[in-house]
Amino acid sequence: MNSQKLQWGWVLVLAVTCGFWWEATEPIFAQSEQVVEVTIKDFKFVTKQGVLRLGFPTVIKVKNEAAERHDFGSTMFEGLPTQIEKDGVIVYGRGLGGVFLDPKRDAAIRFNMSRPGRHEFRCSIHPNMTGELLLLSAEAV
Ligand SMILES: [Cu+2]
Repeated sequence: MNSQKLQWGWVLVLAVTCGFWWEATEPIFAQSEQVVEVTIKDFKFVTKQGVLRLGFPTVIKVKNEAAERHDFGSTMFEGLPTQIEKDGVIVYGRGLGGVFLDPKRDAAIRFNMSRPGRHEFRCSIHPNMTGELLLLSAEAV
């Protein structure tokens, strides 16, 4: 009985240690990513982006602030290894085309920006909802 208590004690120590580690390393991960924030509001995409560079890990944080269900879809990550995180679930794939968002929900799309130019995204539910990201080529930076 005593040893079982000890075991749980170690589990607790491990959990706390991992928690600290995660807190400490998360900002480092975050800094190495270029972040694009896309907010969905009033049937529009509102995009906040800095200078995006090719070949860098990128995260697109999509937030649906509307009362309707929307979709963020794009060909910009088509064929690329992409990670989509939504509701605590992470999906990996190469054929991911986007993410559906229920009202007041958000999602994070992670991939390596590897094609220059303008990249359009749209809502498949409301086809007149569009937006775009501009990617500079490495030479232009
Ligand atoms: Cu929509």
